[in-house]
Amino acid sequence: DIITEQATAAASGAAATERFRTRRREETAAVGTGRVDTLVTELLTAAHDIIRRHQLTYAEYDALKSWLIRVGKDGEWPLFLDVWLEHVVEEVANESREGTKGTIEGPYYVPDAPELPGDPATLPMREDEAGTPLLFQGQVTAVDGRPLPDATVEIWQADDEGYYSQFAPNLPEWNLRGTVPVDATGHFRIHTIQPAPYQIPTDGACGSLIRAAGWHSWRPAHLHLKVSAPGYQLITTQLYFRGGEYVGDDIASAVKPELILDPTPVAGGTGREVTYDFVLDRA
Ligand code: MBD
Ligand code: FE
Repeated sequence: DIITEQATAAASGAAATERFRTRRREETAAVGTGRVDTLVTELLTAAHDIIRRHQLTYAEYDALKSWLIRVGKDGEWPLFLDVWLEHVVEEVANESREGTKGTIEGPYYVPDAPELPGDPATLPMREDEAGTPLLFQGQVTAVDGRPLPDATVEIWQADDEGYYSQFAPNLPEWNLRGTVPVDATGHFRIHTIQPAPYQIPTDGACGSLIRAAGWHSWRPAHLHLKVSAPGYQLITTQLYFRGGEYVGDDIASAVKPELILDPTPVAGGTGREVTYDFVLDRA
């Protein structure tokens, strides 16, 4: 009589909130008084303008208040911010970066994923892991084309049901997460499975916003990556699958044309394979 715990918005939200709190604590006090004054004043002024322009009612003001309270209760501030704001923060942060395009990190990164042996490496997965096998390979170079043999490729992804380990129940701790060092020529090869599209939890505050606004709640299937090498800027990015659902309509607005993969069937084998090269800009 095994009781299967269901994935809930509150549980994954609590995990994402706790993960953020422990990781970023030292950075949260670092915004100067002048910046806080400028940014918060402008944010509030924009809100005042919206209230006047749309003649906000007390019923709507109360709905906003109870929704904001619920975002915190469900632990969904990381999810809300990363889905609806982070893409613009990333755009500004990487405006003048050369090389591979970045995109948002999202709420489900966990640092220090185990280093994976072997070439090809294989992401940790269950014996019966569902999904189309995918061989993901490529090379890490500098902008001038020089291979970077000291580079590391960190990868994390959802499973075939759209769930991330450490944020959904009943998954092995490091399932579909790993750190892969490149070889002496900057190349890497990683066996994994194709992830499924990701649905924002429907039973939390973000889900009710999505329903109330009549939006869809999906991100296209994606691989998350952090690629780094000593002396170079770490790039945080995601890769998508051409023709996949929601590639043209990501709720998190995080797809860029340069980040779309074209996997091909493995000749005489099973599954698909794809090559994607990463280009790092100098630190
Ligand atoms: C995800 O998997 C994700 O990558 C982002 C950015 C937001 C929510 C879920
Ligand atoms: Fe994701």
